[in-house]
Amino acid sequence: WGAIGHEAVGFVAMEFLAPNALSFVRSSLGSEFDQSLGTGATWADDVKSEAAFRWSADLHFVDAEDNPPSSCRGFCILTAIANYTTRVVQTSLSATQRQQALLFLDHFIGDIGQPLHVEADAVGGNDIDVTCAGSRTNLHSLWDSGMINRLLSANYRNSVTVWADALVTRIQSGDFRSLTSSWLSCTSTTEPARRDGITTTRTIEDDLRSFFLNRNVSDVSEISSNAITPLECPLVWARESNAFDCSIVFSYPSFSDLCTSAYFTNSVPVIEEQIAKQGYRLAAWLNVLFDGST
Ligand code: DCM
Ligand code: DCM
Ligand code: DCM
Ligand code: ZN
Ligand code: ZN
Repeated sequence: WGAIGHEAVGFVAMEFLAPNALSFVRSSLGSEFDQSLGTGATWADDVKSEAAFRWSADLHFVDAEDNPPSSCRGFCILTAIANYTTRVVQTSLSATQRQQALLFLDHFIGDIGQPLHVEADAVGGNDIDVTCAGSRTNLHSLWDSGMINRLLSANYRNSVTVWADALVTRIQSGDFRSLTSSWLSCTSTTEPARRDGITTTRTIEDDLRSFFLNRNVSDVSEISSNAITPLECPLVWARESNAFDCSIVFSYPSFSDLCTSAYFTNSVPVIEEQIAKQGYRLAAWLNVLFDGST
């Protein structure tokens, strides 16, 4: 996502943090980031072009050649979430390292909900030229920011906080409310049957518990050795996002302006659900890490 999408994910998450997660977020981010995941959410994009952080540029997506994505070699968004999940709670790391881990999680849990960040065709859609409201852009950028900009100017007074507040209200008491328990369940309907043939309900708590049990806490730098295994919940999120590529993202009409056609009105509900959902999941993730449950 572009800056507005990321900020909205962070502002939504702020409204659902449990007490310990909230206090860690506020003290770790500090005045530099307004003590807010909303303000902090764009840091990872701000630094990725700097020489000191060039290594992080490939962590923003997974070039899934298979549909749905189930793994990634080396650095990608799935291994990045695993790496920074370990590091954010690693008390042996410095405050700066843990702040970076939090800022990366804040950003990557947003990006994994962007359908074009979990597929490889046309370099995540960057190589597909399209038109939005008379301006030439590409399909990736249209989804990162082009349609969000138009949506905010049409419905939300051009304000990311007005948009985020509206999404929070939909989660608390509107049409998203009945979906929130499914948003936190990582039981995949598409993954191959498990060895015992039984598919049990998996929660974020289960996923993080087995992740921390099955690893050596001294392995904090294993992302550099290509050995890190993605968690199951982010894999489910990536597959879910990837499914929108076939159902809507790549079903664009040729030769028409995508922002003044049915493509825009069909895409907006997907964008709003993905942003709200990833914000809610980001809060739940931090709540399990810092408070022990969602
Ligand atoms: N991107 C992607 N998949 C790729 C390459 C890039 O999702 N294979 C994303 C990262 C940025 C956007 O596309 O959000 C533009 O990438 P860049 O800044 O590298 O041109
Ligand atoms: N780093 C990271 N993940 C790791 C190891 C290191 O993001 N598993 C980052 C933290 C610092 C940079 O790399 O920004 C340098 O780390 P170090 O000096 O600890 O190798
Ligand atoms: N590094 C990287 N990608 C990461 C994390 C770290 O390229 N995701 C770089 C920066 C670190 C260097 O690798 O300084 C060595 O990391 P480590 O010593 O932790 O293995
Ligand atoms: Zn992008
Ligand atoms: Zn990004």
